[in-house]
Amino acid sequence: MDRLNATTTPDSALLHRRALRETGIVHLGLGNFHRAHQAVFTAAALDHTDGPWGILGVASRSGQVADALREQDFRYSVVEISPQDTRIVVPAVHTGALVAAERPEAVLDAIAAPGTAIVTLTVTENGYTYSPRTGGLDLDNPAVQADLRGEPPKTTIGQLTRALQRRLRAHAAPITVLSCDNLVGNGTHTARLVHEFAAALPADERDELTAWLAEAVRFPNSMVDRIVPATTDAYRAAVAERLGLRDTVPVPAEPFNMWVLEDRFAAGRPRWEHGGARFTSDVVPYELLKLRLLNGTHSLIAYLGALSGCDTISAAIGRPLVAEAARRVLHEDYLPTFAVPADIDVEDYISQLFERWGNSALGHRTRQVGSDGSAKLAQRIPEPARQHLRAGRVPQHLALTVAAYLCCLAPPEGFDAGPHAAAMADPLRASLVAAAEATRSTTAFVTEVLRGGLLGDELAARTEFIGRVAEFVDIIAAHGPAAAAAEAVGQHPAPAT
Ligand code: CS2
Repeated sequence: MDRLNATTTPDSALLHRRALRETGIVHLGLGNFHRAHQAVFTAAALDHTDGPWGILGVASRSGQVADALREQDFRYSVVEISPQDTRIVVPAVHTGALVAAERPEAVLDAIAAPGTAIVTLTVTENGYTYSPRTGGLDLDNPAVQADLRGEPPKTTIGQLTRALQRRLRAHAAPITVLSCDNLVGNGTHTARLVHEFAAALPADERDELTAWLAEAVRFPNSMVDRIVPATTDAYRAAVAERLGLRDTVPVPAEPFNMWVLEDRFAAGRPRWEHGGARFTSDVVPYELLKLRLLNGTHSLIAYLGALSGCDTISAAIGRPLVAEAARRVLHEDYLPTFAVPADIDVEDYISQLFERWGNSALGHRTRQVGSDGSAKLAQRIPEPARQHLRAGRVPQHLALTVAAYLCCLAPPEGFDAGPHAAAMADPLRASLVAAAEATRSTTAFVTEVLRGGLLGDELAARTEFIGRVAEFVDIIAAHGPAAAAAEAVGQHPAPAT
């Protein structure tokens, strides 16, 4: 980072100054989330206990962050912001940055290098090339097939497995693969996909690799939590003003930061507990707590909010109709579906969630949370919905979430979903629109979408769920999101006067 004004005093800034030389961690997915989460925990760990834990960051396609980091000597700022306070942290834990699409061989070599002890991943729910129907590796995906044929790997699972194969052949030292994405059982899931990739290789390669994977590679589960919006010029200006430094890639983040991990590392790890990480033998209850209460509710806030004209999550939760729908989906549809971890005070946790969503200084956009819904909803909705349906109850607000999603991505004829919905990116957008155009009724549309595998097989066969989603789509199209939200709580809206 260039110094703009040497006289500026960083008042509430934490600059980690350690000069790192050794790379112990290769991270796939050099986005904002990693830089505001794992990097900050790693900086705190290294402040406390030195170790060979520099991070080589790998971006998948875009060179924007990697180039900027190189120019800034791998420093950048995390701007922690709330209406009350702004604090800036400069983690300084990266030792390099690569773009996988430009240098696939270098990524394999880095993971195979003897000094690398951990590979971490934040590649989003979309980055795991699995089939939502089976949960297993999507062997029909052409990119997976190309990786299996031995082309320079393009998928994350291909990169990872090919790099592990190279590592085995070079020296076979143990290593840990740590997923930091919002997936149920993210470590177990990643292990399954890597094992399935290995199992699809020719027999001679397969046998040596699968035996070594079982013996030397660990895949701990982890729950990650920090709300991290996309950056804007306002954050660049805040860094310039407060630190007197020019940072082109600062990361905005809420003050809250949480990480719960299983302590199963094959070759050591940084002392992340010094940054506040918690280690436990069973992460799944924390994952369910977070994926359902935070992420599941977040999706409903984003879709209803966008349809109500709200640009940000804080504006959306400020609307009584969205806040009430959020309370209902959280308490009625998500909370009864899992056991809250014993050390969590759930009422505190929930009131903190509403405060976090209400952080109006953050500018977290509904379009960001609403993007990639096809991959996110598959992690958030099917299992809780199944539990309610098996107990004979249609979960109203889960059905409303799916309906609001469909209205954002494939607006019914004559319905204007508005600019925030139009800006949501989703790999399934085109096929959802095509399905809406090709079907003659809303029920047929929803049936076709669910049969296409969006939420797994069981929900695709649940006509009572499909019917309710279709009703909500029709109500949104005819009367707007407020009417659908009122219908979901069983209060019919007063007729317009
Ligand atoms: C959000 C998450 O975009 C989304 O779907 O629900 O990114 C959320 O902000 C983080 O998981 C918070 O930890």
